Amino acid sequence: MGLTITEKIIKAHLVSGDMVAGAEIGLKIDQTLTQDATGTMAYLQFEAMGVERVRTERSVAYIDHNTLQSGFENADDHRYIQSVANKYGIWFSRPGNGICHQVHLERFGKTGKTLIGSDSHTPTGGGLGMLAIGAGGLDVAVAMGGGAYYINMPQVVNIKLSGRLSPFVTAKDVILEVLRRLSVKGGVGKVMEYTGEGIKTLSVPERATITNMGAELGATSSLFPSDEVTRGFLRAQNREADYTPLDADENAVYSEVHEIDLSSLTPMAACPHSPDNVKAIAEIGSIKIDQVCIGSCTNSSLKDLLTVAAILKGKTVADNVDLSIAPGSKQVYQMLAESGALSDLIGAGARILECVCGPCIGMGQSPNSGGVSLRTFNRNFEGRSGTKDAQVYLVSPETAAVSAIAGKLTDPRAAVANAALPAELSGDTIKIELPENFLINDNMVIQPLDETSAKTAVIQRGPNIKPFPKTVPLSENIEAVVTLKVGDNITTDHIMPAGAKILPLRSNIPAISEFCFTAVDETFPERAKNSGAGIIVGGNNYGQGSSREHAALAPLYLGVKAVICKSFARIHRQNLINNGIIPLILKDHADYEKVSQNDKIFLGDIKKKIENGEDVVLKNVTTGAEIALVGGFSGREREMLVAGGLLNLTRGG
Ligand code: MIC
Ligand code: SF4
Repeated sequence: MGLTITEKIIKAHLVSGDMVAGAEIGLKIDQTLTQDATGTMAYLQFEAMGVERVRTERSVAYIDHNTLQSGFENADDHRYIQSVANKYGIWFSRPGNGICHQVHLERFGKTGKTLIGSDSHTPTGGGLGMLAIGAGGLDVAVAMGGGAYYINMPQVVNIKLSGRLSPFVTAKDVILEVLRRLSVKGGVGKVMEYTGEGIKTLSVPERATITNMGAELGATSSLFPSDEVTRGFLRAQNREADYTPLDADENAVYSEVHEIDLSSLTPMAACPHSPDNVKAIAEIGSIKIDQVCIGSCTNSSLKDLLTVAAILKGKTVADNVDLSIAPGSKQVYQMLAESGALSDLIGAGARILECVCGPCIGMGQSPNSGGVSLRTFNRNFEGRSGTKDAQVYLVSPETAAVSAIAGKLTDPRAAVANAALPAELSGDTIKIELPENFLINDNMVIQPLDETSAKTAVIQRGPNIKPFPKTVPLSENIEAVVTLKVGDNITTDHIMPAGAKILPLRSNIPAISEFCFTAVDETFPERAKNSGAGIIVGGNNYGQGSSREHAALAPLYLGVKAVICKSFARIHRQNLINNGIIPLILKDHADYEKVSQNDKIFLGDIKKKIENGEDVVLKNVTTGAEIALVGGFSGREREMLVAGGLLNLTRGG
């Protein structure tokens, strides 16, 4: 039987387990990345592990999320991360160098390698044919120390692309189509592998747009083969030596196959408030808009922004629209400047932001009340923009730019027909000539100290850096109160909101916990603290979205012992286990109705049951109902839960 690309990479990195879908496997990790909003916790955990130096081929610490320095906190975190990186052998990408995923794709990603990153959009690297997976900070810390990374062996899904995209239809529309078909939980436990004649027409940054947003499917990762297109990209990045061809065997077996004819696609948008609420722009109609934001790790490549510049050239942003543009990296930014395209963006009235995540994580540019915002990003969860009642639509750079000029949501193809675009763009398409060589200047990446000098290097720990909460080994029984009951598709942005006000507290769990679940219920932190031990009850796909460990650490600090729901998102489930919170699934989903907020709950002999891998029975003390729960834990997970988390386990309790 032939192998898929995913299976080939896994086979070459397998350190434990069998490659049987659903079974736990351990993988050797070649590269890691962290960003600053999850990085401080990851490095505090790495320090606690007592390892002298990273054992990966390449580990990079990026500063790209918490860059609005409106107090000492974020700057303190940057200094801490820089000093840790320097000491432990980690490359440090300084603030201003770009968004982690964009920079990693340009400068570090390698075909056939494994990468884990403390950010859910790490699968961007799949555009280069690497197995790149988002993980919690603690898992990244363990991998930096040379430990394996554990996942369940994924099912491999084939998305077969044929044909060629029509003018003004883009890679973003491809992944929006996949989301429309498969939904935000359609990828859980799966890797999406793209094949077919159509892939040859997609450049590496376009492929990366697709693999990036595979995170929104809940997929473990997404991958493209490595071919002549990959070689061309790496050559232009002066890294042809990093090229290796990689493709699935002809007789590879996939668990599902989906076919997409690229020529049949039209410009689309994900409507509020979910990335899978996808409709054709023509179907949504020309709604009036207030804001357009272009950038993020999904759509901020040189090609994306040269296209936007070509559309905006000589035009002015509509009176009712506020347009901001954040290039994905310093390389993109500088090349825009040198080509003159930056001048076209500025001339049209765009507000140019530094090359960071920015508005994507609510670090500025929150829309006006009830405002309609078009964004080239990957997530439009309610409130994520910083404005609770904003209506965020996710679109391609082409749709965003054309709409910014028109002042309303506009199908870029219609704009061409109405001659609303510059004359040279009418015709069939925008011809963007990408340079033979990108501008290479890694002067914003600091190489770590050598091993001898590192021994005496001192870590800089500002007052914002607080130790992470200690966990305790699992007790025999759990008596608790249901402190919160929520519905389906709860995101980590609901559990632990981000944004400019809260993000500076990422290194201070007691302080950030005051905001836990406040997007759903402002009284939660207070009530949770008062009830001592708490349980959260949820619906399907609980914890979808980001990799932020804070969505486990804050509930832990507030006394949450277990989360009981219909199904979990992969990274969040792992973060709960890593931090000693028990994720349990309702055997019969109908039992969801048998627990209410404030009910008293008893989980008898829980420790023994977890240890022995038995099902758990929940006794609802308030109503008398008994409910069957399953954990589906691997042996390793059971040990972690009993020890009170991964760190306790590695330190021996
Ligand atoms: C996100 O897009 O939600 C983030 C911010 O990049 C997160 C990480 C974080 O919360 O720090 C992610 O996707 O993992
Ligand atoms: Fe940054 Fe947004 Fe990408 Fe997350 S999704 S890494 S916040 S740009």
